[in-house]
Amino acid sequence: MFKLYARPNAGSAAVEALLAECGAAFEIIDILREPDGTVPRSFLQINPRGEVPTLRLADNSIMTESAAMMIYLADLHPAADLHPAAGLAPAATSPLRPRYLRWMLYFATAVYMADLRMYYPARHSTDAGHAAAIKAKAIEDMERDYDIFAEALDEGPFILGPSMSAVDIYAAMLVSWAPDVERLFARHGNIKRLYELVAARPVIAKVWARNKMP
Ligand SMILES: N[C@@H](CCC(=O)N[C@@H](CS)C(=O)NCC(=O)O)C(=O)O
Repeated sequence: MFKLYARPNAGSAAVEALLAECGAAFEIIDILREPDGTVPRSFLQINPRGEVPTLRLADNSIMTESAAMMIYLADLHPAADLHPAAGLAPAATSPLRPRYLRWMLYFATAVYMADLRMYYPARHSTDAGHAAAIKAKAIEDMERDYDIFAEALDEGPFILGPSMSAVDIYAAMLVSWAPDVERLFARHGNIKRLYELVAARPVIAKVWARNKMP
């Protein structure tokens, strides 16, 4: 049984969606912020960075980093109803594996980090006066990063082509956080399609609803 430390509409949503899609046994523990915006001190003993998602594994050990969780869980639980050769993750020896890892890490390092700069600009400088410029640059970076992704996605509809994999779930979560989702969809119809296909899956739709995601 996995325990997922989560917060509605945070980075835990993709991990929750993947656990649900895989049919894994898991429990959600929502870590809500204190009135002053900090995370409960007790949670720092579980994850010293105070971040969700944090995953407790069956052996009671703790795993952090959302992309690592996506890769690990998809490898453990290939979904039987998807492309038989791919499941939710191409095998280590598959020719699709490098592309899968590339975009998983791209979303984790380029897009997710730009989102954090956009939503929490003050955390990214010792000078509060820098916040507006940090936010503006994050929005600019994200637009470039989605342009690069849209070109590589091409006809898709998923990142690996016809079969959805864990990286599409991760990408869809991040797409929902874009500064102007309608504008992003108008600019890149292929990203809109990927998002809608992921969000329409019945199991994922329930997780999105619990997380109050669009
Ligand atoms: N690199 C981490 C980033 C996780 C992260 O920044 N999570 C945010 C929520 S989306 C968080 O919990 N931040 C702590 C806070 O806002 O207090 C990952 O991919 O798991």
